[in-house]
Amino acid sequence: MSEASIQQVPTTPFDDQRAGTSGLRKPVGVFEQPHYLENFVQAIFDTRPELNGGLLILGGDGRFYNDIAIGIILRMAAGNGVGRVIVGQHGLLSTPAVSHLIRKYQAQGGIILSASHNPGGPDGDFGIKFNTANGGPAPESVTEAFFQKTLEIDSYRIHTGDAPDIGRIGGFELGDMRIDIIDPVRDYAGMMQDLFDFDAMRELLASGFQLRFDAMHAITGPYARHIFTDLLGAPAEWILNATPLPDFGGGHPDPNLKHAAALVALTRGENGVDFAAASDGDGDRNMILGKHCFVTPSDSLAIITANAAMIPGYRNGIHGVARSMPTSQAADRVAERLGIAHYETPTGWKYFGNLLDHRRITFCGEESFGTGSDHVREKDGLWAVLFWLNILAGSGRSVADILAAHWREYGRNYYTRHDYEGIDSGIATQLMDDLRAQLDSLPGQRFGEHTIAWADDFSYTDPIDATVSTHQGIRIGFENGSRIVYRLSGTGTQGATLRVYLESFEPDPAKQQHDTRQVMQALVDIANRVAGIRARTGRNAPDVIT
Ligand code: VG1
Ligand code: CO
Repeated sequence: MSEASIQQVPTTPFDDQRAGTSGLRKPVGVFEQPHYLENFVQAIFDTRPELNGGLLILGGDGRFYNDIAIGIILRMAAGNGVGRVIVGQHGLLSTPAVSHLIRKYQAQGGIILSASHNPGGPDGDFGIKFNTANGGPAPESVTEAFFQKTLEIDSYRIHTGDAPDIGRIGGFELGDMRIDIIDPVRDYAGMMQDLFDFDAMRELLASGFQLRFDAMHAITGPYARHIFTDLLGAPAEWILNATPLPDFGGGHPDPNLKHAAALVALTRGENGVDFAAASDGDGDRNMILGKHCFVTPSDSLAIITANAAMIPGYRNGIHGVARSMPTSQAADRVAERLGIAHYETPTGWKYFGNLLDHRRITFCGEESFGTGSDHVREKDGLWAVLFWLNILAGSGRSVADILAAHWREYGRNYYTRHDYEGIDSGIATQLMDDLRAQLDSLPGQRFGEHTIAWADDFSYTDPIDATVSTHQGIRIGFENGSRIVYRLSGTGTQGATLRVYLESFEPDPAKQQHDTRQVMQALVDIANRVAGIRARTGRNAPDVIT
């Protein structure tokens, strides 16, 4: 190719391009600054030389700025010698679909444009994540190399030609680089058909069973339409908010009890539906609901693990299970019963990668509505929904029955999370520092029926590569098995978000159907007192309770 068509554009560094829990996430306005996206993308190409001559998967959740970013990245890929890029039509690909495509086509990496569950639109957030050749989110060593590069960058390379119209499926050329624009859904749907019993699910949906899926105007709409309607025969109306919109219809594409309240309402009352589920902006999260019941993500991981033998893709046995540290210990109990290993990792999917790659685990999950398995290297919203639907079809039981039976057998881990959003960063950091300073004096302290047994600042050593990750959250354990965890969010874009995670174990079946808020009230009060949340933040209540 003539070098004349590749331009070397001078630039100056930005100092804020360090990735958080999941990629680089900023308000759209930050990304719209000249060279902001380009600098970060050049840092990727500079530090991942295998992309030169290699294959890159590219797509996003369709939020505002997605199409513009795709055009820029395609031209920069051509400018940096990438051999071939596979792009989802209209620039759409869910996070788990990107992970799958990287693995299926043995790509050297993938770029996902998303700020996940954060709101979108001109005043919302945008984000960019890089996934490595195993299909998983880049580990910290990789994102740290990006960051260091962005601090010293002085130019980026971009092809001067036009990127093709990404609305058209087909093969194109940009300079020496090939671009394949593909159906974003087909490969992913094929993988789901390999894992689950579609005949049994089709039969269930034709039997009067009522399902609703809320795509929240985000990426899973086209996937859900194809899987539930075309392949499983569900009426099209069962898929709600199925068209991806740049601003998610003004909503907050976070599938939880607050932001998917309209869906929750459909499960209530005499005509409540049997099964309802939702996913987030980029399709990696899931919420599972039954008639009059909500399955916490922590319980969902435990139930998925306990019922794996019912599912075709997992019938031949499973390795261990991993959960992020704040996730309830429900899955541990199942693992112990099954005689498989269980692991506790820091928050963020990247920490599961090594365990999955080395077959230490088959399933993994986070309390933040994320569940997944070794079929890809990301959490996978629709996968979790199909897993549940397959359990329902195979067992003939309701969601509430499955939940109650699970608690009877293993005990119930009551669980709740309180988020205080947009608090002053200085106050948040001080709160965490003061908690850390109290760690030695906490054990032995008594609060009514709760006595603190231990307290620590969670640190994780990866069992495969021995990488140590420190300061991953403050944990307080009580003599009765209850836990309180405090950590600061790494995905927010305004001030700081304090997350308080609370868990209490109830082995007695007679006490397993109580109201979570009532059961957890005493622990909530203790969490407040120990950290002084009210006094420090001036907040009387959390912004979001899940
Ligand atoms: C949150 C969740 C975490 C999840 C991350 C990315 O991070 O707590 O469990 O992995 O979002 O999810 P934080 O640092 O804000 O607590 V998503 O759907 O962005 O990819
Ligand atoms: Co997400």
